[in-house]
Order: sequence, then C-alpha cells, then structure tokens
Amino acid sequence: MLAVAVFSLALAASCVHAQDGPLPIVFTPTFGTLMGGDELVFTAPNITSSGGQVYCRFGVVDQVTVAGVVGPDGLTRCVTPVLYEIGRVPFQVSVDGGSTYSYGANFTAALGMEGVNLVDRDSKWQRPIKSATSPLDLAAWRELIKEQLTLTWDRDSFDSASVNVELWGYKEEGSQASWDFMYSVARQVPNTGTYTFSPESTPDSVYHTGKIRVSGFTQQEGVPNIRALWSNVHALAWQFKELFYQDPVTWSTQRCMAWREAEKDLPNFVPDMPPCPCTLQQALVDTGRFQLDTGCALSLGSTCTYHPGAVHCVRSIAASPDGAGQQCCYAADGRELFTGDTAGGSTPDRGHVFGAPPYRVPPRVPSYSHWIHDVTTFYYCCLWSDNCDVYFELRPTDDCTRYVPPKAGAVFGDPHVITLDGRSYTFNGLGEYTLLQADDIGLRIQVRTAQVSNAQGELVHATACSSFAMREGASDTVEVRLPSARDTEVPQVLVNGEVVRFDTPVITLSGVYVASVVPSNVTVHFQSGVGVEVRSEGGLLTALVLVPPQLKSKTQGLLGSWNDNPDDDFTTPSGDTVPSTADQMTIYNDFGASWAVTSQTSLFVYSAQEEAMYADKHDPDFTPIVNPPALPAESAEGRRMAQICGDNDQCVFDFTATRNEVLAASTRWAHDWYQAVSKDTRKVATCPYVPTPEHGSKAGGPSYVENGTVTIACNEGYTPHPTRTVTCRRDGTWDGVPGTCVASNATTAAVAGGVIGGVAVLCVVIGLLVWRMRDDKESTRSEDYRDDSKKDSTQET
Ligand SMILES: *[C@@H]1O[C@H](CO)[C@@H](O)[C@H](O)[C@H]1NC(C)=O
Ligand SMILES: *[C@@H]1O[C@H](CO)[C@@H](O)[C@H](O)[C@H]1NC(C)=O
Ligand SMILES: *[C@@H]1O[C@H](CO)[C@@H](O)[C@H](O)[C@H]1NC(C)=O
Ligand SMILES: *[C@@H]1O[C@H](CO)[C@@H](O)[C@H](O)[C@H]1NC(C)=O
Ligand SMILES: [Ca+2]
Repeated sequence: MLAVAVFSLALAASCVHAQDGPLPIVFTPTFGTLMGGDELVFTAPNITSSGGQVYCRFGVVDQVTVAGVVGPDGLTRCVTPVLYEIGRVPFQVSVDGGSTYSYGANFTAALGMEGVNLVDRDSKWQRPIKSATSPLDLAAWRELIKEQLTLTWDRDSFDSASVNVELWGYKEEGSQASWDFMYSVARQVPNTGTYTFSPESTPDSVYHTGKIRVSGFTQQEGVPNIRALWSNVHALAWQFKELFYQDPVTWSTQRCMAWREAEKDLPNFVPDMPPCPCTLQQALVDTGRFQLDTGCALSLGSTCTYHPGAVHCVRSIAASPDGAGQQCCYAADGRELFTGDTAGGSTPDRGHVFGAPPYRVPPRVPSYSHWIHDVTTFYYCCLWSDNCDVYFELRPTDDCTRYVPPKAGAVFGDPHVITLDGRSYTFNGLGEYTLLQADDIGLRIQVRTAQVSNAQGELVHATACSSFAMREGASDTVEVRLPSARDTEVPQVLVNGEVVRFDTPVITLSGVYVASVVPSNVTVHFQSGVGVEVRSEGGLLTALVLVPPQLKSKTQGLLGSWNDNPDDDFTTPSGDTVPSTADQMTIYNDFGASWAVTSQTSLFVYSAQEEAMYADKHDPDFTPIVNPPALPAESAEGRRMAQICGDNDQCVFDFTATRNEVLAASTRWAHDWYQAVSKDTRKVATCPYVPTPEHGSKAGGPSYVENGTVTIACNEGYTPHPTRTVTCRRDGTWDGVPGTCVASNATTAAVAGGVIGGVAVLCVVIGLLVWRMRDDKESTRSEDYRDDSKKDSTQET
C-alpha cells in the first residue's frame, strides 16, 4: 500500500516537472563566443517539426529570438545571436512557429573564442603612434599606415565558395550597449581563409571600437545573427578619417579631453575597488580574489608588451558593485608598480574585463565595456597622443594600504589537514567530507578520499584525496577529480556533473571561474574571494584553500573555525568542540567523521560503481593506520625515507604507513607548498606614496612596502633635501622625511648667509621655484610618459 502511494506520488511529480520546464535537448557545441554566430545542432531528441517554423529564444531578460532551420541531414539548427553576456545562457526551442517553446537547454557563452585573426593587430590595425619602447614618431607611423592589412579565418567554417567581410562597431548609449553593422569591407570574396586589402579612410563616426565579421556570402549586407566568425575587438584606427591621419595627436588629444569631461558625469568607482596586494608574492597566492592577466603573466612568459617594467599583472576576480575591476602590476623584484613612477603601473578599470553579472547593461558588458571605458581611452590619451597623465589621474594606482591577505588551509597526502588557524592533524577517513563551509555565503567545499596502495600495488589502510566538489550559493557546481583510469594523473573538471575541456585558460561559469594554465593545476575562484587550488601530484590530489578576511569567524568543517584560535578548530557540525590535545582516534571519530556529507548535501557525481562505494559517506568499517611503527633509521628503507622526507613529519608518517615513495614525496612537496604560501600571505607593512619631486626623479625601483626604499635623484643644479634615501619601517612610516630637490646654490647660500640674509635668499628662491615649476610642468609630463603605454590590449579575456 505504502509502496504504491509513493510510486504514484513520484509519477505525479514527474508529470508536473514535464509540464513545468522545457524538455531537455542535446546539442553541440555547448560552448561558444558571446558574439554569436555559432551554429547549434540539436542531436537528441530529433525535434524536426511537422511543418511549423523552428525558433530559438535566447536569454532570460531581453530575450532574442532567431529562426532555426532543418538541415539536409534532418537535424534542426539555430545560430546563436549576439549575447552581451558570458556564462550560462538558457535557450528554448519552438517547433510550432513560436506558439510554444517546449524544448530547452543551456548554452555557455565565453570570451576569447574568436575565429578571425587580424594579422599584426597591435601595430597595423590599432596603429599606436607610440609604443612601450619608442617615443611618438609620426614619420615612422605614416610609413606604417601605408601598409596593407590582412585577416585570416578557417575556411572550413563556411560551405560557401565566397564570403562577406564586414566591419561592426560597438557603442554604449546610456543603459544600452549595441554591436552595429558599419559597412562592408569586401563582398563576395573567395573563401580562401585569407584576405588582404588597403583600408580606405572613412568619415568619423561614433564607433572607435569594433570587430571584423566574416560570414558566408549573402546578397544583403549586415544581416544580424547569421553563421559568422568574429575578430578580436580592437581600436578602429585603421579606418579613421583623414583628420586622424593628418594630425592624429590633435584628434586624439580632443578625444582624451572629451573623455575626461564625460568621466565627470559617471560615478566615481575608485573608492569601491578591491585594494591591490602589496607584493608580487601576495598577488600570486591570493588566487581567490585575483587571477593572472594573460597579457602579462609569469606562467605565460611575461610578455607584458603594454606593461613595460612589469613581469606579472593580476586582475580582481569579482567586480565592484559598479561593475569595475582592479588591475595590479608588479616588477621582477616583487614591488607593485605605480603609474606615478612608470607607465607599466597598476590601473583600475571602470569596466571589469570579464564584465559583471547581470551583464548586458554598460559598464557591465564583458570585455566591450572595458574597451570603451579603459582601453580605447588609453589609446586616445597614451598611444595616439601624449596625455597619459590624464589617463593616470582618472585611473589611479591603488597603494595597497587597505589590503589584508587571505588565510590558507591545506589537505594533502594520506590526508593531513592544516586548519586555517594552523593546527595540523591526520584524518584517514574513507568517504566524503565537508572540508570547508561558510553558511553566510552558502559555500560548500567537499573532499572525497580513496584507499591508497603501497609500492607493490596492494591496498593499505590509508586514504588520499581523489576528488573535490564545491559550490557557493547558487553558483555552478565544480568538481575536480582524478579520473578512475589509472593511466592518467591529469585531473578532470566537471561542471554540474559534465566533464569540460579547457579551450581557454579560464572558463567563466555562473558565480565561479575555473582556471587551468597547465592540466595538473586547477584553480577554482568563487565570487566571494575564496580560492581553491587543486594539484595532481604523485597520483593523488592536494588542495590549498585560500579564504579572504571577510570570512573570518564564519567557517566550519575539516579546515576548522577560523578565528585565530587553533584550540577550537575541531568543532563538529552540532557545535561540540573536541579538545585540540585529543588523541588521533578521538579526533578521527568525534571530529573528522562528524563532517561526513549526506546523500542530501553531497555535491559529487556518482558512477554506478561509486554510488555503491560511497553509499556510506563515511565508511565505519575502515580502520586507518594511526601509529605506523617507526622504521629503523639505519635500515635501507629508513635511509630512503630520510632522503625523501627530511624532517617533515607528515612525509615520515606517509612513508611508514604506506611505503609508497611517490606518495611520501608528494606529501613533502605539498607541505613545502603550503609553507611557501603561508609565508607569502603574511601581512606586509606599507608606507605612504612618495611623489616624484620637481627637478628630479626617483632612482632605481621605488618600493613603498616594508624594507623598501625610495631614492631621490635631482637634476643638474639641484640637491636632495633633507634626505636622499628613505626606508619603509615595519610600522608603516618612513625612517626620514622623503626628499625634495632644491637648487644647490640656494642651500649653500642659505647656510653661508646669516639668518636674515638666508631668509631673504630663500624667499627669492621659492618664488623662482614656483615660477619655474609651472614652466617645467608640461615638459616634465611629456618626458615622464615618453616611453609608455600600458593596458593590455593584446588580449580580450
Ligand atoms: C528526424 O526526423 C525527420 C522526420 O521524421 C527525418 O526526416 C530525419 O531523417 C530525422 N533525422 C535524424 C537525424 O534522425
Ligand atoms: C539550465 O541550467 C540551470 C542551472 O543549472 C538548470 O536549473 C536548468 O534546468 C537548465 N536548463 C535546462 C533546460 O537544462
Ligand atoms: C602549478 O602549480 C605548482 C604548485 O603551485 C607551481 O609551482 C607551478 O608553477 C604551477 N604551474 C603553472 C604553469 O602555473
Ligand atoms: C625587513 O627586514 C627585516 C630585517 O632584515 C626582516 O626581519 C623582515 O622580515 C623584513 N621584512 C620583510 C617584509 O621582508
Ligand atoms: Ca579556530
């Protein structure tokens, strides 16, 4: 009786579900560019309609509907429209002419998937008159712009024998962002995959930022939402009107000044910016809040074309409430670069480079708002004219005084845990557990363990991490796991249960980003600023979790309650605290096991086999090795262990418990990694910024953090006064008064003369100084920014 009741309930529920939501469909490709033009092919079910027109409707607000077609193969297709957003975009399909939308799925829109390559985009298409290494050189520039332009694309993208090449422009007007057709560059060009042309000058227009679109030949021009490939977004210098060619500096200076005026009407986003990390070391480990800027990154070879002097830049992951983003750049010696000192300095962005949810409305449109507000403007002020000071005034470097580093916790080896408050323990449970949770933001990070083998491949009574699953609030669920196939150690990344591939180093999802520059390293960044670094090393997974200061006193789980008190770290979900001095078995049973997940809370995806294996979220019958018998130091194995482990306790434990050298070595490596990160997340004191003195400069690389120095170099005829070099003390103050440059004869005269005479001379000198300062200002400015150019325009993501 009961069984029947349950059954009919279930049936009723599934009926309701079917009526409620659209029927899911399978389609490819599931990923594509936010610019649209990707052709989606629906493979299952076969949803060919009987006569009715097929329509696809994309998005949630301001939905865009496009007509679909049934191909010669009997499969239905729709082309994605311009989406203005990244991440998950739901769409529905109608097969009855738009009356009902009975099918649906989610498409993922991304940046950085352009199909048209603009050859020499930076030098030839965008045409900077200056570069990072050359001063303003009009003559050379005029030669350069006579050259032809070439674009390339994959010819197999189109069936047609010929293609149209069009220019589309981007503009923002109030709350409206739009990509608009400007004109045809060429029509009915043979589809060879390459096209070369001499651009013609066109009248000035509202569009200074755009993209080239290549599509199969159609009679009509500028048809929206058809199968097409797009170029990168770029500054449209190659087609600006005569005025720009004749006198680019005046034209650009006018644009720069107009921009300065326009900025006055926009909210001041600077105070809401997340502060920059004070040092490169902090920036590299604060992966929850900052991610590398692919245009200037150590792990990608520090190209840094537009950041002279920098070796690495990071961008804030989360946007500010206004949709703005922070960018921070660092020199090889670790100090932050200031625009007051170098054109490679850090500048915030009014438009976050990845945009900001809910996107679509300026300045929250991914990449393109950033281009309008922060990149094209940099071209006006810095690359096409000599007004960088205007740009830097509106985009000031953050001096890091508000920066508080994150805290790291770790789980590695035959699981050893180091809590956020630094307490170490070993937890060999077999099952699935909550590593970290923060109810305020709905954060859940779970870990799954699997039994490990010794060198002979026999299972031993010890476990290691095999998977991490996590989500925050309503974000997508990300799982990073070792594939069950033993022949690979490359971790798999699953998003909402599906394995994803990394076509770009960073994947943007809902509420979470996943970065993987090399397959063995996966970083998961959440909106809250929590970062999870997963590494595959030695056949198991290691994780470091970086938690921002906002979550202090708000965390629970195996990584403990972070409140600077390590003694209450072993707190169970019900609030009982196991003494930190308890023996290992008590910690194991009373604390560790208490954090087992349940079928309801588990975020993991299960294969049939795993379903059975992890039916118990904590295997009560599994007895871990707690006190492995010590190895005699003089035995061969003992010597081997000493070689691998040194004095690292966790490594010694794993070696004795498993005799698995690879595992032990991985434990040692992970512990060293944790220690390095802990060191790099220490707070570093900072001193107030020292402006460049009049009649002088700052020698060497000025650094404003603890132990950093600023040295003044004065121009000919001037002397540093009162000090040449100041050093930043631990308490955040300089050890002297930062110097200014005073006229050399003035100081000697003042010292030589009597008090009255001295004062008189000084008065004259000060008067002279003020007068000369005004005079010098213009020339100093242009000299300061002579070789600069900043801003990463080489990348779109
Ligand atoms: C889909 O159904 C239509 C009509 O029933 C049929 O003509 C077509 O071949 C089918 N396509 C596939 C791929 O099965
Ligand atoms: C799209 O994704 C959301 C969030 O994961 C999910 O709730 C919804 O069911 C998905 N829609 C379809 C049609 O798969
Ligand atoms: C991968 O991670 C390890 C440990 O954090 C690091 O040393 C290494 O540089 C990373 N590799 C890349 C390419 O980021
Ligand atoms: C600054 O120098 C002192 C003395 O050499 C040293 O103890 C301290 O750790 C240094 N601070 C930093 C942040 O490097
Ligand atoms: Ca604590």
